[in-house]
Amino acid sequence: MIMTIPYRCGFIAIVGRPNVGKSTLMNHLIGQKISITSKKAQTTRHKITGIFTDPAAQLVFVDTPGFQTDHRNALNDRLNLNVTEAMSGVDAIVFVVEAMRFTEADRTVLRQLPAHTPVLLTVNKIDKEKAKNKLALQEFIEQVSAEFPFVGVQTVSAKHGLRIANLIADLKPLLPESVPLYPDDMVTDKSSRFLAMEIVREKLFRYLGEELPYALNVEVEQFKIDDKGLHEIYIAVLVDKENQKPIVIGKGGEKLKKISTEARMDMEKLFDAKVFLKVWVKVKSGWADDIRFLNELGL
Ligand code: GDP
Ligand code: K
Ligand code: MG
Repeated sequence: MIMTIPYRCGFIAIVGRPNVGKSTLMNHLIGQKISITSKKAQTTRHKITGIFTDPAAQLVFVDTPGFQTDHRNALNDRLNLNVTEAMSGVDAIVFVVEAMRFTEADRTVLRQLPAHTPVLLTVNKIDKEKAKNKLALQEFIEQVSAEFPFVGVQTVSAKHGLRIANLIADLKPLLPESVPLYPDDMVTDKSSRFLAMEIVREKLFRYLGEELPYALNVEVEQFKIDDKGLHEIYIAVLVDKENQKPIVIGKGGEKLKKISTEARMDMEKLFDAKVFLKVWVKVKSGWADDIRFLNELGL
């Protein structure tokens, strides 16, 4: 890659209340699905780094779990601490809101933003019907802009990849002059092992009911690549209680089969390789309140 001089490189945190589309945006910014998404809050449990590189700049995005304000337990406290940590020391912040919907939860996140870091307001989901009235959208933007001294505003649709290039163009001047910190073909600092685990978690979030996904965790027991490039991956789903096991497995094993088939297809796309995937269910109680276990998970 031929780089232009001066080159810019820096860190950008993507923040906002749950479900505004932070992870979907991150995936479109870097052009690969590395951060998992779903309709449920708290899908994103780990801080994920996604790297965008072009001849003029390298943008290192940090996707964060949404702030949890309602329900306190060891896991939520840890998630919030991680968001605060992810925001300190970045060069810029992308504050994401959903078009036509600004709530007390958005305001709570705004209050946590560090002083002296430039914050770009990003209005997502402009594809939605209610955002199609231009005048109403303009009024909404003015209303949110009055809440905080944003350095600028951009409207996007993360899901449809609309105006993502505009967002990147707005962010570049906010970064310091620096040589790139990562190789130009690197899209994330996470390992394939970690990404495999996240993909299985995403399917659990998508295919299980409202409550259960929060009581689950996922562990990679084996990850091997043979000399022909075949990825052999063994993953355990940890449930809190014995009676949760059949819910994950489903009638005649159907649910687990669907989860593992979709996970395998996503992995083949992301790793650009053939994947053999085995997923099974194990019982491990009380993990969500066990600080030592959270440490083991690297949370
Ligand atoms: P996060 O919790 O902020 O990371 O949000 P996610 O990225 O997980 O997205 C939450 C939900 O919003 C998912 O169902 C996404 O498909 C949906 N979503 C994200 N971006 C858009 C968008 O631009 N338009 C629409 N209509 N839906 C979106
Ligand atoms: K979500
Ligand atoms: Mg997310």
